[in-house]
Amino acid sequence: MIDNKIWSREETLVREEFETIQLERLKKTIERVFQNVPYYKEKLKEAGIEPGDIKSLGDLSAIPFTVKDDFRKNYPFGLFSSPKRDIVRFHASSGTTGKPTVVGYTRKDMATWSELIARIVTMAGVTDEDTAQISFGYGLFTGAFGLHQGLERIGAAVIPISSGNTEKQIMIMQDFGTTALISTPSYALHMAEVAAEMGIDPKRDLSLKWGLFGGEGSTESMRNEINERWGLFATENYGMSELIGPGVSGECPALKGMHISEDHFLPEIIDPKTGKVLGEGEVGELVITTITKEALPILRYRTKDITSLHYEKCECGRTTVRMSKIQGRSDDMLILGGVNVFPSQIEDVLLQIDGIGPHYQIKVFKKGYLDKIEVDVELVDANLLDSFALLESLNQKIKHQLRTVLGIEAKVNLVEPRSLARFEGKAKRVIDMREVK
Ligand code: DLL
Repeated sequence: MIDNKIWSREETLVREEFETIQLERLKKTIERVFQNVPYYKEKLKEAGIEPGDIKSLGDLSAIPFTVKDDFRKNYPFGLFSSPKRDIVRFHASSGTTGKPTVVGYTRKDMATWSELIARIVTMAGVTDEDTAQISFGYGLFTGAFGLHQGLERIGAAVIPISSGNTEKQIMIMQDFGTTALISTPSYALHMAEVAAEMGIDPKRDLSLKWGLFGGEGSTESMRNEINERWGLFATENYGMSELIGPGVSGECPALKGMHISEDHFLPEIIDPKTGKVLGEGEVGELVITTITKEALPILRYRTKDITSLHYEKCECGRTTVRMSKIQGRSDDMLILGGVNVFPSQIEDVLLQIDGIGPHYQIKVFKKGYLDKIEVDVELVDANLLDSFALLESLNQKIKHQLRTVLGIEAKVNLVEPRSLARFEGKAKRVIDMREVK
């Protein structure tokens, strides 16, 4: 048994208790969306399901999936189950086209979210004695605000520094005595490099004890390096805007997967090709049904994240199911410094700029610890290659559009007409040059 404070009794229920709560909440959720969301009512009716038909958790598999595209079709608030006057917060993340995926929270949802974060930060080791530096970007992204509320809820002192301005981050860390660092894993590694360049030895000069990392994938070797460089204990957590934001699951010190708060989320693993539900330990796509949300309950959401579920009781004393580290995605979404981007969104931006053709290639690679992209774009008119000034201005324009529309920084290479590869089958537009450790 390991020594780890548990925030809430609901993290230690026996399986039958979970199942009773889950069924009751699932029924209420289905009733709620049926009454309030015409889109869901239609979808459920088409599948031949009325709210009263759900009699056991096994009936869940008859319910149709929700996918990211359903958000696009219902942009901005069509999937909301609460009237706008009950919404107290909006957040958003990248959609599959130009429009973002919008999510909303009622007062009760905000309380649920803080409770979920209180659980994961407590399991990571953070207490009211800690000073937590939040180096996620504040804004529409759920990461910073989500962690913020839960850390305040447990009584930690929060430094809402946001991301970027890395030298200042290190200075604040030193001067304020930061004990917990909250960021993406790649940014934590980048910050460590900057600290070294500044002549800071974290083990000697800083007071860090805990690191809570999420929002993007990482490897065990990245974790080891973070622990080693910062002299802290790193845990990982997982979440998604559509489901609530961070707070869906988090690691305890046993480091044997991320505990899912099962009294709020019903997880399933499916075969991404057939949609068939898979068993414990089998690897597939994570599908989640939210069972306590008011503003935006979501039925069987296909996360596209590949993982597996494990139900045996953990050494930490929690009985909640654990999901293994995310192994990848079943779609082509890229996560660049925590910003989610689909190649199709990059294409949308490029297509609206005069002078460049529809042929492009995105190269993803590592610069230090950060994922970076380079976009090769074909010119329409080869004569442009003779004018440095025109080329440079087009290049700047493309970069500017990618930055303002998608929030990403990209190196842009303009290349001759017809110089990029053409494809007969599915185009391979993304070349991933990151080494898999
Ligand atoms: O990234 C929520 C979050 C913020 C979680 C901060 C944890 C910490 P989105 O911007 O909607 O929400 O992106 C969700 O990010 O489907 C995964 O592909 C990826 N992701 C999030 N956490 C992890 C993780 C937030 N620990 C998408 N490992 C998800 C791997 C992760 N991928």
